[in-house]
Amino acid sequence: MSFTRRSLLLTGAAALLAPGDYAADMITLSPSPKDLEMPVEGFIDEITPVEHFFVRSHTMIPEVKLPSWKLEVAGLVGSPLTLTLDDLKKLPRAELVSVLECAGNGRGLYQPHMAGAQWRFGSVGNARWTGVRLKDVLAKASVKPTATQVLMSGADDPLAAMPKFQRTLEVAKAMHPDTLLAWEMNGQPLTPEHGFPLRLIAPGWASDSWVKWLTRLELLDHDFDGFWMKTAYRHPNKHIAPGASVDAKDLVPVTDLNVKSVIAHPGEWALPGVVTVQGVAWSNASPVTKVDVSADGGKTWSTAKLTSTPTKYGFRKWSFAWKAAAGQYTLMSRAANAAGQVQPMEPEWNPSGYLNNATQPMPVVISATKPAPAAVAVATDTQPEPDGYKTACFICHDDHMMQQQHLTRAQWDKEVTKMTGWGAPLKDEQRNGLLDYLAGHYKP
Ligand code: HEC
Ligand SMILES: Nc1nc2c(c(=O)[nH]1)N[C@H]1C(S)=C(S)[C@@H](COP(=O)(O)O)O[C@H]1N2
Ligand SMILES: [Mo]
Repeated sequence: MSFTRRSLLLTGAAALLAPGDYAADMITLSPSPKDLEMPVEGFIDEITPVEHFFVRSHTMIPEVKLPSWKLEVAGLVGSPLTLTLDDLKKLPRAELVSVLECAGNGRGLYQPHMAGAQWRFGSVGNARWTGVRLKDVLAKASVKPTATQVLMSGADDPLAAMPKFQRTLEVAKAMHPDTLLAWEMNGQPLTPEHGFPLRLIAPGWASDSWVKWLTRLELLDHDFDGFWMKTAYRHPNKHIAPGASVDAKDLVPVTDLNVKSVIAHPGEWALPGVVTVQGVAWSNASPVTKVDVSADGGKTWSTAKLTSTPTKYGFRKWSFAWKAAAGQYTLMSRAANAAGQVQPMEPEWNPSGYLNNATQPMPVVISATKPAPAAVAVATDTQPEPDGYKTACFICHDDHMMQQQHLTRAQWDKEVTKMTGWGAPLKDEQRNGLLDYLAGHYKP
């Protein structure tokens, strides 16, 4: 397995992006590939500022130059197109506010744990997106009646033998008037992190479908069997017991988001008196209709006030005036939508950890003085790094990826197989030592 010059150059390009473009309180799950999570305090805003907006990239962020960038529309179309950004801007402008939520948001809160980016609350944000309707672009290309799927490809290149991130949209979703190709986020051109110059907007759906850095749309008459459609972003179509395995035939693609809410305020401590409990709620195509708040871990509930004007797919702010005496409490919030869906107390566990919308307990201390912060445990790690760890595992990313996992040896074994499949140059004789190390350090 050889590491191409291209992947090294891309690493260099990613490093050019100033870290200062992000708020200091962003949680770095991985610096490169760049995975940044918004802290819960960020849920105070209805529109998430770009510097607080989570970032999720499976590989390095490509540096796209506008003069040479084009969008191709090909496959089962009467007139194949090659469009510049100026060509797109001649079509009717479309704009909407929508939540963008990673399918894996809340993965880190599932029990038992599974491998993957350990997002807790903040791989979600709400922005105003501006561009054109995808259906207008497809109409210009005259989609043939046999087409069923739109295959979307972006300018990001995979590292080594990793499969390229490509996704399909069913033609029905592609033709929906709210499905956009956007070049602006909150009134500014998309930043490189969020897909400059053009990304897909699929309101109501999880963000694995929101392909960034778009370069090509190809109309197909069959399901696409690339890794990110066939294997990733699938969940069971029925309830399964937590930890159980699922037959591939019972897995369906992730599409709609779940109704959900997060508490932004008061955080871990507040003074006795009337405490304003605040946050946001969101849903899929069915709007949020109600948010309830509990201060006793879900035993009793009170209805919160919805305080922002509803948008079809955006965050809805809510607030609740809680009369709190000194003590320790567990706050929870629970949203419901017009379709009658309600946030559950227990999440619907699935093997890849998608769409966790369970109500989460938020412990809070109410006292006249701020409690001292809990002592941070200092690692007393003496186990030496095994042979091959750095040389096989630190080529595409660093150990942020490993540290956030809490896996059994069997789960680490699968992870190492995935990574050697993607090109990690681990020698057979190094494998056991590496597994002992990973399973010893980053365990459940
Ligand atoms: C060819 C490049 C490459 C090498 C070499 C590599 N990784 Fe990765 N690894 C990746 C990429 C890319 C991701 C991010 C995947 C994503 O975002 O979906 C990743 C993600 C991970 C994750 C997070 C969970 C997941 O599956 O996304 C773990 C854990 C991990 N790697 C462990 C390792 C270990 C251990 C090694 C050494 C045996 C290794 N990696 C070597 C490319 C690599
Ligand atoms: N081309 C491309 N598009 C992509 C991805 C990617 O890795 N490559 N990641 C997807 C996933 S899994 C998520 S959660 C969102 C994240 O969007 P953001 O970084 O703008 O928040 O982009 C999606 N679009
Ligand atoms: Mo995602």
